[in-house]
Amino acid sequence: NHVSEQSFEERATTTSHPLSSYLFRLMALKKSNLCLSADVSTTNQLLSLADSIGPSIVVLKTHYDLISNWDYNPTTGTGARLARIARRHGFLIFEDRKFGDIGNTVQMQYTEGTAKIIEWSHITNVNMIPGKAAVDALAEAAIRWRERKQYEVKTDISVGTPRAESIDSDGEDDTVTPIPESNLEIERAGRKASIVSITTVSQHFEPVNSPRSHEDYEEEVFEGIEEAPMDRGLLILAQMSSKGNFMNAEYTSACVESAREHQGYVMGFIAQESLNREPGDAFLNMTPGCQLPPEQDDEDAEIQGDGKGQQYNTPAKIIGLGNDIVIVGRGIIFAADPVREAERYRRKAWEAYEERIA
Ligand code: 5FU
Repeated sequence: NHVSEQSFEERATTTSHPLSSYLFRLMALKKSNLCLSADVSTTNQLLSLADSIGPSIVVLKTHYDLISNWDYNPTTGTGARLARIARRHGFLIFEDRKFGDIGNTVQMQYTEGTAKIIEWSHITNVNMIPGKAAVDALAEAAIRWRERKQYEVKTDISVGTPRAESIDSDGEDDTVTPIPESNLEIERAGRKASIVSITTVSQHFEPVNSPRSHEDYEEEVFEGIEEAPMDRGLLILAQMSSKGNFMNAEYTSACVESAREHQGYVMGFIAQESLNREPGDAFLNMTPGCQLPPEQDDEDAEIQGDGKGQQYNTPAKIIGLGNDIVIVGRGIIFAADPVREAERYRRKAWEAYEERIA
C-alpha cells in the first residue's frame, strides 16, 4: 500500500506523532527496524542485554513482571537504569503491558502502582477487549504526565537528575557504579550526552566481535541522535501471532478506527500485516512472532512454533507484508552469540525494508 512504499525518512516527516517521528529518524540513522524482546528474569540480565544489543536495535520490549528483582525506585531502580541505557544507545523502551481493564484501572496501572510504567517506558500497548474507553483513559494519563514533566523541567524540580552508570557484565550484583565526574559534566552539558558516555560503557565490556562494536557506532552512527522527545506513545494490539487467537477481522478494524481517533497518542499497532488501509493512515506496525532459520540452513525453511502456541515468520516475510519493525525474543536471546545474532536479524529485516521501498 501507499505507506509501505515510503522510506522511513519520509515517514518521519509525514507522521503527526512526535515519538513516531523520532523513531523513524532513529531507524534511518541506525539502519535498523529491529526490536529486541528482552524476556529475561533478572535486572542484571535485562540491563546487560540492553547494553550489549543496544547498537543493533531501535526498540527494546520489556515485560517488567518477568523480572524477579525489579527495583521500583524511581531514580535508581530497574526502569530508571534501563531508561538511561536507552538514551545512551538511542533506542525506545516499549513495555508490552497489554492493558486490558476499565479506563480508571488502566490509568492507575499505567501511572501509579509498583512499576510506574509511564515514567520509564516510552511506549506501551493496550488490549482492546474492554472497549475504546481504555485508549481514551491512557491518552488522558499521558497528556497529564507530559504537562507535569514540562512543569518539572521548567521549574527544575525534577526528581532524579540523570546519573550515568555502568553495569557489571557478569554476576548478579546490581550495584550502580557511577561514571567519573568528567563524563557526567559532558552528559549534563548538552543533548549529545547519550553519545559521549558510550566510551565509558565500552570499557566495562569485552570488545564485541560484531560488525557493530560500540566504537563503530559511536563514530559512525550516533552523531545525529538527540534525546527522545518527552512524549509517550501507545500501540493497539490489533492482531496476535499466537495460534487460534480470537482477534478476527472485525476486531482488527475496530482497533484501526480507535487509532484514527487518537493520532496524537496512538503510534500504531501490534499486528501481523500493515494496517495502514486508507490514504490518511500513517501508523507504525510492529510484529512479534519472528525467527530466522539457523545460519547454515536454507533461508526459506519453514520455522517451527515454540510448542506453546507461538507461530513464527521470517523478517523477510513480515517486512514484505508492510510491517515496519520485527520483534525478536528467543531467536536472539538463546543464540550462542546474541550480539552477533542480533546483527543478523537487523541485517535481514533491513534488507527486506530496502527491497520493499525500492
Ligand atoms: F502481542 C504479542 C503477540 O501477538 N505475540 C507475541 O509473541 C506479543 N508477543 C510477545 O512477543 C511475547 O509476549 C514475547 O514477549 C515476544 C515474542 O517472543 P519470542 O521469544 O520471539 O517468541
